[in-house]
Amino acid sequence: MQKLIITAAITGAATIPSLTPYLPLTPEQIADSAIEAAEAGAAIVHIHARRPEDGLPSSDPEHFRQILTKIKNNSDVVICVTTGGGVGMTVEERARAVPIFSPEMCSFNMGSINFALHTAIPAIKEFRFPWEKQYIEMSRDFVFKNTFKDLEYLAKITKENRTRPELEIYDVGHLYNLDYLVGAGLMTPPMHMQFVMGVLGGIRGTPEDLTYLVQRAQLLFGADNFSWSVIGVGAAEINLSTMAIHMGGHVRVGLEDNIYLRKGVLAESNAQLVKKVVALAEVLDRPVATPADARSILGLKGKDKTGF
Ligand code: KMH
Ligand code: ZN
Repeated sequence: MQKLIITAAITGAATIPSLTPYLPLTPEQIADSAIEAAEAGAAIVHIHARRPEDGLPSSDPEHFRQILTKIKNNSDVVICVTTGGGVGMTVEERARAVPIFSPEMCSFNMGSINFALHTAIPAIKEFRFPWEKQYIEMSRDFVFKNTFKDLEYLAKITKENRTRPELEIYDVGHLYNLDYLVGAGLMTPPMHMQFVMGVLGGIRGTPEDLTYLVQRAQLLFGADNFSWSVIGVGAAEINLSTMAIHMGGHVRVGLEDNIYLRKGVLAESNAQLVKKVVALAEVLDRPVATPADARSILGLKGKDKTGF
């Protein structure tokens, strides 16, 4: 089994500030939280940017520049930049940081889904910033658009920048989309997949769903042609992490996907969630990958080849 690669998803765009006071919002806070998560055992940090004044998800390259340079100057961690962006952004806006910063990795969402966040509304007593209520209500009618034209665009810019795509699979149909890209010569194995489970609009986070995705991917691509990681959105985060550690997959945790350390207890940092996975890996005797291990497992171009 490969060493366990832990990714920490630091702030995202689906978690809104009113859900937890511990969500990093400014470039400074996002970078500091990423550095701390790396010190706790994360080999990769997945990065979104937000507007410093009110935490609105941002595609502004200046916000990314501040975050990326601070992390790079203070940590060896691998940086995976989002191309998922936030509600209402075009794919070009979402992926803006890739041609500008040429990161080692970026997310690559493998198909369209309904991406609903509005079910969180009843849990919110008071909205901290004016944009949040509309943002979360809009998601009732939000299609996270990743058409084949969008996938072709992402395939082009990731290839041009030698940025390793992390393929976000939200449902089984996305594996078939990937199979099409491979057949069309737009994606070349070995591939790294991220099974995103538990989004309302995508596959659920049950054990059967995870084993099905892994088996289906093995049948389509061959077990030696891909590595995989799992995101359990919400309550499924730690349970699915445990399964992945046992099954030879990798794990992503963080406040982007889940705000709880345990039932009813908010995680106070991304590092706390990473430490929980490190402890699980220890119990299950699976060594944890360093950033150097992750670079070797995933065949990354290296920190010195990025454009920031
Ligand atoms: N927020 C996650 C459920 C991306 O940034 O490209 C999915 C995600 C997408 O991380
Ligand atoms: Zn993300």
